[in-house]
Formats: sequence, structure tokens, C-alpha cells
Amino acid sequence: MPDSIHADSPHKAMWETLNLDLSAHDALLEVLGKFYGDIYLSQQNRLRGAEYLDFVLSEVHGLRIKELQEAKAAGRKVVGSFCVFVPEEITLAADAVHVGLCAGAEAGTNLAEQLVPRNTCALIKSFIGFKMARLCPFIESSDLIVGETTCDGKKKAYEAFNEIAPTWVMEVPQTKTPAARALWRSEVKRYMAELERVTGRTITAEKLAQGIRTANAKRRALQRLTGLRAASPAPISGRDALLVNQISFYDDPVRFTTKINELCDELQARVEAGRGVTPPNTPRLLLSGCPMAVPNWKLPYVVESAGAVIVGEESCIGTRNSRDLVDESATTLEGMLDAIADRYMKIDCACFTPNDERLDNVADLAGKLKADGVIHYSLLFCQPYSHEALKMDKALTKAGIPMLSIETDYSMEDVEQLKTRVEAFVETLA
Ligand code: BJ8
Repeated sequence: MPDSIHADSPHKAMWETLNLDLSAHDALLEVLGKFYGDIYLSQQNRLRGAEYLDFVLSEVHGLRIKELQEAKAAGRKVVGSFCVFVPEEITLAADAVHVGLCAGAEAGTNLAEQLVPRNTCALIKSFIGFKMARLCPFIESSDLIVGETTCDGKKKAYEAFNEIAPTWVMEVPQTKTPAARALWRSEVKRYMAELERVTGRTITAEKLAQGIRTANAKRRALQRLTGLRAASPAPISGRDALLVNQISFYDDPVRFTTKINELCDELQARVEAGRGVTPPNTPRLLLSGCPMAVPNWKLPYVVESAGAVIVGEESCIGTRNSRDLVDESATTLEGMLDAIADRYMKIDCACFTPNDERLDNVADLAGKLKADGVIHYSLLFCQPYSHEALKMDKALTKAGIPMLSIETDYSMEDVEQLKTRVEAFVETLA
């Protein structure tokens, strides 16, 4: 990673003001820099547009945090969230900045285990650990932290997290009945009221319409990327595509949309010229399951080092976040809130029961992306996705699509074992 994130970074004073533990933060960035070099910069045939990805990632704790501080100084608020259920269009309508707070590294895990049980998934322990170890400038920059009642792990974790970082929680229903939709609609409205309170701004129909257009444009750019990945040979590595999806939670949405559309122009030219990042006969895999937050690149690295290419991510840091748009036809504030509620109720998170549409969506996506197989990824101790892995296996077997189920966490201890399993799976597809 470029220099700005190293110990002698020009951003040190800012990190100090944010009360980060500077030496622990330096150590984290050092490890990340090396990790990024090994996993990303070593790739062949990268796109020119990947420079944007490298730059954003290198400045994710630097220039992007500086931008947040400048926005705050100009009177705007920063909202941090952990789930794609928190409606970004409403945040934007309040002229606030919306950022993701999920974390994908082990740092701080020991501290987190003082607040939540050991058998909690790595994603939860990571965001709690980042706060306790004073490693996350996004959490420290947030004026409002929004949790949600999705899985039991998160629900209970927010109670504990609230003791160290005040957290406002949205109630996400667990079913898709009309009563559940009505509850969710009221929660969307409650979020709007909370944002108006925190920001001191009134959300008008005009502002919400603009927020909807901005969030939809971002999703359309991501949909375009997904569509281009159906080409054979695959025009972009799964690692770079995952990075695009990860960055979508941090960068300014308008800049991100412009840059990803530029990257897609380059991809389109590649596809038209029949060029790819790997040879045409490379086994193509779809990843499906739990979200992979930055810098959780372990499994994609293992998969692509095993001679396969990842052509899609069915996860919240992937197509589950970009597949559905908010209907833009409503003209009144209430109509727009309806459209937002309806769009979010389509999210097929494993926290819903039943959730059979996810099985159909994965089979459908695998077909569209011409995937030769699916790797289902559950974080250890994640009940919702581990349960669905069993159902998914049956559904995909029926559809004639091979699946490998992986359960892992953020540690590097099982990398060799993962390699062996993934290589054996890839061999069966070749
Ligand atoms: S909408 S997937 S972002 S909840 S991995 S914390 S489920 S125990 S992340 Fe998620 Fe929203 Fe659903 Fe998406 Fe719990 Fe599982 Fe941990 Fe998870």
C-alpha cells in the first residue's frame, strides 16, 4: 500500500485526534499493506481502473477519513452501519455520509471476547474488537451508529456494544408476511425521523428522490459489473471485483459510481476483444454466503490460487446488495418510503425464515454467470448461513451445480486445509 498509511503518515495527527491507538494502528496497517501486496498487487493482467481500487484502499484510513472530518466541519453528519438493511437513500437525503463499519480482520478479537461470547462469529468480534482496541477511524468519526435485529449474534452484540459506542437499532423482521412488511415500513420511517433529529435537517420528497437516484446509480454500476463478469474468459479477477464491492461501502457514492462505470467501460472493451484475466478454460466459481468485509480476502485468494476464477459473490458485499433497485416512480414522501420498504424486503438474508428465494437466486445467478460450481461460505458460529448451506447443497445438487461448503473465520490457521479442499473441488470441475 502507498505510504500514507504507514507510521510516518501525514494523517497521524488526525488519527491522534480520533483517539486511535497509534502504535496498534500502525501495526495493523503494516500487516495490511503486506497482505494487500501479496494478494492484490501480485495479480497479472489487472485493469487500468484497478488503480482507483488501490488508491481508495490505501487511503481508506487516510484521505477518506480526512474527507469525513471536512464534511463534519461543514455541518454534515456521519452514519455508520453494519448491515445492508440500513437505507442509504434516507441517509443521503439528510445530507449525511453513509459508511459501513463491518470489519474483516482478527485484530482486537481478544478484547471483544470480554464483551461477547467466544462462540460469536468473526465479523461481530471484529467490529467490537476494532472499537475496543481503538483501531477504526470510521467508528470514531460516526455521529450515529445504526445496528439492526438480524441474526441473534448481532442483536445481542449491539446491547453490549452500546455500552462502549451508543448504537441506535432498527428492527428488521424475520419473515416476509404483510405484518412483517408493515413493521419494516414503520422502521424505515422511524429511521428517517431519527436522522432528522441527529442532523437537524428536514427530509423532503425532493431530497429523498435524489437519495434514491444516487443509491440506485451505484447499484446499477455494480449490476453492470456483475453482467460483464458473465463473459468467458472472465475479464476481472474475483479479488478485484470483491474489492469493488467492499469499496462501495466506504467511498463517496457519486465518485464511486463514476469510477466503476469507467472500470466497466474498460471491462467491456476487454470482453469485446475476447481478453480475460485467466485462460478461457479456467474453472469458474460463484461464492455464496456471509459477507466478506475488508480485509477479509482469505478465501478468494485461496480459490484463485487454486487455478479457478471467481465470477460472482452472492453476499451482502456482492449481488445481495446490488440486485434490487428502489422504484423511482413515486412522487410523494410516503410513496417513496413505500418503495424503499419494498426494495429492502426483497433482501434474501439468511436471517429470514423461510428464505427459499435465496436458493432460487443462487441457482439463477450461477446460471447467468456460467459458474461451474458454487463455494458456500459461512463464518464459524454463523447459524443462519450454516443452516442454509445444507439447504443450498440440496437445491444446487438438484439443479446439477456442484457445491463445496466452507466454514471458516478470519484466522490464517486453516489456510493449508482450505487450500487442500478447494484444490480438490476445483480438480473435479476441470
Ligand atoms: S442482510 S447477511 S449484512 S445481517 S456472519 S453477523 S448473519 S452470525 S452479516 Fe448480514 Fe445484514 Fe444479513 Fe447481510 Fe450474524 Fe452470520 Fe455473523 Fe452475519
